Amino acid sequence: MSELILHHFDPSPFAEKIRLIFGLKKLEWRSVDIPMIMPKPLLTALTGGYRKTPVLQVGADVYCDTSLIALELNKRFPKPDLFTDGNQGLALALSYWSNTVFFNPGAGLSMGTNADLPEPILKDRSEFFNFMDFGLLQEEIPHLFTQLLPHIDLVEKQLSDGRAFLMGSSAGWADINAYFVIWMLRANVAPIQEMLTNCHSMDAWEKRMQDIGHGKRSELDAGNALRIAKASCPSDTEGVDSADPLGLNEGDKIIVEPDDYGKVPVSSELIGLNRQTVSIRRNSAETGDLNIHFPRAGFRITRC
Ligand SMILES: N[C@@H](CCC(=O)N[C@@H](CS)C(=O)NCC(=O)O)C(=O)O
Repeated sequence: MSELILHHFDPSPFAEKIRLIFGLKKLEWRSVDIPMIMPKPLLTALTGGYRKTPVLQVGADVYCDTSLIALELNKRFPKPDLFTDGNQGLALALSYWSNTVFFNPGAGLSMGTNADLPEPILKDRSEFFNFMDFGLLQEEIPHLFTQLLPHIDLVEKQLSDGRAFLMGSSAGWADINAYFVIWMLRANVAPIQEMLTNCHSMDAWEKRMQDIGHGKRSELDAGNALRIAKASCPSDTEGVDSADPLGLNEGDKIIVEPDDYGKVPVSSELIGLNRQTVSIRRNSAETGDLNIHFPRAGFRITRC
């Protein structure tokens, strides 16, 4: 099997989710360091324009969005199961909680409590995070804490019966989704440390999460990642679901874009469609043929 290549940057909380999967499954992987802000020409050469972090590359297959990357890694490396005790639906559903109502106030606080961030980062993120009004961030700080702390309480309550992990005795996708926001807060939001002093169950759980580690990482140059894509053949897809409500056919020219923020459209030829995934085929001189895969949930597809 081709190497697992993660395109990410170290401070990225969403990338931390995937690094923890590598740790949980004790996987070897290559790390391509990408810029934190646009432009990202060597990443978008692979994704057709999608700019969010992280992106997983396996040969000439490119997987966008952490929910899809998690499913793909669990399919390729089933043990230990990310979805503990048969809780796949529940754990995946929890990612919609942590990616939105839990992450969004945390992201606002990461920006608002660090007013000395470099201007290019502030400019990039104020365009990217369309759910934040950067002009109001300072006065919103107390409110943002009130939107964050109830979710921290949920995590503390879930762990307060002494269980090791959120769903029981083993770590899985539910833990990773709750943990990535707390990981971001600990790194970026100084006042949070004091607010969490009474969260004793969560504190012990955070240490267990850190112990999972990141698997076996080695660095890879972005140019070499493109050369690996070019030297590889994209995988076969399972075709287009004829019962899909969009009524699309294989070969149709479509546009895929995130429906929340970071809305950069990616256009190309449809090669695979089911209830969970949409796959397109792109070709460029730099990469050769590529399959790019996106989740259906949270993405809008339109006919070109
Ligand atoms: N739904 C996406 C969200 C990813 C996301 O928002 N990532 C942040 C970084 S942690 C991002 O893309 N920031 C802007 C950038 O990296 O250009 C996922 O689950 O992968």
